[in-house]
Amino acid sequence: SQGAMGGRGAFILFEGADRCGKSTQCKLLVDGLNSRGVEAELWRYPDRTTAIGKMIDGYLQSQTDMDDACVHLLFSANRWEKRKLMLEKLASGVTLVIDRYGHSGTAFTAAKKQPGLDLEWCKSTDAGLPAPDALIYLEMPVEETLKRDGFGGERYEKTEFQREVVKNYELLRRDAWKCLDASRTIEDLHADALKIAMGAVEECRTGKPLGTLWE
Ligand code: Z5A
Ligand code: MG
Repeated sequence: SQGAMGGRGAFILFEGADRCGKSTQCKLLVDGLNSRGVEAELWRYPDRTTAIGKMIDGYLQSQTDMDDACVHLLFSANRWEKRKLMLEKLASGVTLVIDRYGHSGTAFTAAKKQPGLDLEWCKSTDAGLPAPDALIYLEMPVEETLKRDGFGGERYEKTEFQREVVKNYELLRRDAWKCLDASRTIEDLHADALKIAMGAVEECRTGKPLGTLWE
């Protein structure tokens, strides 16, 4: 593996409201990195392939109902169950491009406005997970994302709810986030994302330590 010689891989995270283009950019970025000789993998949360992920999938498709705290804990557990593999991949020199993470977890659950499930409670279940080396936030007004294809029938795909989600992202936002205007073209956004990612890859290769949430 690249670990011993080339240093660790970088954790690049894409976050942002529904339909802002995260999955599109993740795919392009993994291809762009690989074609530049940077070994990169695409991961996404929720990972619907695990036993926990299948429970989440049933919930999102409204096939099952669940207590709001309980499903929040499942989304979080879905990240914890992949923590060891994440650490191994990064240590072996593989860069991970990840589509949604704990920031989605907190932004979505807190948008339910249930007593007790405030921002701090939502964040607490992810505290200690690996932190992204670069967080690319695709910024877009809800009105604009609604015009895009694919706004579907899953549980959270409702306009008012999405507005609350965006408000929560704003509360979570930190200076270190790389915020890009998601209404630009796919190609322009990709060019910026690639620059940001290559910068993070270089920093990690040369010794930047991996952080933990919620630094
Ligand atoms: N959730 C949660 O509650 N708790 C958690 O802990 C986590 C998630 C991790 C499933 O997510 C749900 O889980 C989600 C949050 C919640 N609920 N909602 N709503 P998901 O990741 O499976 O959601 P998705 O179905 O992939 O949708 P998305 O991620 O919101 O979309 P996107 O990935 O950001 O967008 P896209 O698929 O790349 O693009 C959307 C469309 O726009 C598509 O037609 C593209 O061709 C087009 N597009 C993309 N970029 C552009 C630009 N630049 N210009 C014009 N058109 C564009
Ligand atoms: Mg997506």
